Amino acid sequence: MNKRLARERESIEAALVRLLPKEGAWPVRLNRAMRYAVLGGGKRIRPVLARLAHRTAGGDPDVITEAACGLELIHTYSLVHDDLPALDDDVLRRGRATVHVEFDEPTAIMAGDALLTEGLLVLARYPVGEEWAGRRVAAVQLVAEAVSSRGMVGGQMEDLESAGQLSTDAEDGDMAGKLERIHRHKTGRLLQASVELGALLAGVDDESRRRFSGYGASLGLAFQVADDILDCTATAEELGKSPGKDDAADKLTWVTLFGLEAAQTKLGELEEEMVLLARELEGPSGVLAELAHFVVRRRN
Ligand code: GRG
Repeated sequence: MNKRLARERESIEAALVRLLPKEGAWPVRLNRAMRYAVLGGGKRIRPVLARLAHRTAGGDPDVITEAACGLELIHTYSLVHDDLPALDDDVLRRGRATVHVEFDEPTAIMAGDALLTEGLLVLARYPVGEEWAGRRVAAVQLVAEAVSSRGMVGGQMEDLESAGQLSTDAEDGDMAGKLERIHRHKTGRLLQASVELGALLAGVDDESRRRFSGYGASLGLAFQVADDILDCTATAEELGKSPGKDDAADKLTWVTLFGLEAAQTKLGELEEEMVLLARELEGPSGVLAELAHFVVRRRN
């Protein structure tokens, strides 16, 4: 899997360089900040998911590389804004200074705005050709909905509101439902849409699209539970960002609500669920099952 991921990342990296505004072009400082944010590392899991789902659904992944990069531009916007002093207030991301530290706060806000817009534009433009027009419209709709107030931004909003609520009188059951909703929206919806985008661009029927989407939803939840675990078990060097922030900020996470052991058990259950769903899509062995293991066992 590691070799395959490295190859996947290479083609994504090259496409991102092609798609981003050129160094030195107007507006110079904004473009530099956008390039700094996007080209500073990152696992590229969202475009990888789209390409591999597309291949599983019978398409040629190279045809959708640019569209898949639209997901990465949008994801990077969310990281840049999430790191701002008004939100997570973080100084480290992908092993480097966050954008507002390297540049300044107004530039980081603008760079995030521009990356969101650019990501949607890329999805509206690629793959090029009249024969793709219908699928491009559907792709923009899918991803825009996933990051809207009913998706990622809504999840982020509830996450912000939930800070400090761990010690309230709310019933555990209420908190568990709330936590799962936050995870499924804030982190899960864009990952789910990444899988679904690959299938949609391959032209699968509605039933098949639902199955890809189901696998993506489990993967999205697993990704955030793994993130919660890593926040209290990994080092800053491994993570490329500051660990231990969830506990310090009294944040609602799988670990702070249920404890580390229960979070690890939940992650194991989600891994089994993802492998079963992957098998339905690709047979007994395939890349989607491998990706499920990667998401659960990652160290960053
Ligand atoms: C402030 C206008 C405004 C909007 C808010 C900030 C935001 C929108 C949403 C936050 C979404 C968010 C940051 C979710 C966390 C998801 C997550 C686990 C990110 C880390 O993703 P990785 O591990 O990172 O894929 P790399 O660096 O590998 O790309």
